[in-house]
Amino acid sequence: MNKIVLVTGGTSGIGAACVQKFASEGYDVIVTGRRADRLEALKGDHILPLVLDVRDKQAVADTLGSLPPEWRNIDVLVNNAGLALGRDFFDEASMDDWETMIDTNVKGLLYVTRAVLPFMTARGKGHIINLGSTAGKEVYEKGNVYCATKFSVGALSQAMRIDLLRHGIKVTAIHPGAVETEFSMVRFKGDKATADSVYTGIEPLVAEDVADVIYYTTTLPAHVCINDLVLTCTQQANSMYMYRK
Ligand code: NDP
Ligand code: 8X3
Repeated sequence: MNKIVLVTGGTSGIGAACVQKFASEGYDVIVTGRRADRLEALKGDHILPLVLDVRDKQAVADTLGSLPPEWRNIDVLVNNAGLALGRDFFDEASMDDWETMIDTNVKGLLYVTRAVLPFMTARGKGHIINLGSTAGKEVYEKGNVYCATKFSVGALSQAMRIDLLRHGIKVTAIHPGAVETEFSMVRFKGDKATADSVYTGIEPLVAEDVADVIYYTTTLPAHVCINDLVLTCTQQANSMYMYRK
């Protein structure tokens, strides 16, 4: 029987690359996101797409709680769905943007994890992989609430690791630096010039780089767990230092 991975936010970027990577390695893949058209295109014998907004607590519980029996033995959960909205001074940023980031990056991750955990605790094994960020390691100017959500992912990953020890569940936090995906187009609300400027003068990570590392963390022996992993492109030292040519 194939192993099963659930990837949230698999309709683009790092999540989409994870779907491809895990599928190519023989996993059965549950993939979620809000954009039904993109999910529909992924449908296949070994891929179960589910339209799901991770901010909707009831929908998360209902959808994941009623998975077909053959999809319940989830081996790996990749909590990837997330976003930044805006890059503004603390006193000028949109409160609505703040709430959307907190609802998605923090509360959504909690809802999904709690919905999947019963399947893992019942089997006494599982691997939860949370997408943090270099923004969750050092705060940068105008990063305020996005950074805070990613610091939360780091803290929650530590908390899960401690509290889930008794169930034999691995918890890995992955913290990428700049990855060229739809992330900046979302953050800057379709302003392509500003989005492109994030990657000007550097060769950023691509989604496949991150997916390869995520997959690697799942290939280790049962007694080995990567707890916390930061990866950046070679021109980036941390969330603040970038060498642009
Ligand atoms: P993308 O914008 O390319 O992908 C984000 C994914 O999240 C999409 O599939 C989107 O799907 C999904 N998503 C967003 N909101 C929701 C929601 N409410 N419910 C369900 N799914 C949602 O960005 P990335 O691939 O770059 O980002 C993936 C993760 O990696 C995020 O957590 C991000 O914070 C993190 N990250 C990104 C970095 C980067 O530089 N790109 C660096 C460090 C971390 P849909 O719109 O269909 O719902
Ligand atoms: C995404 C990386 O530096 O744009 O988490 O915040 S950054």
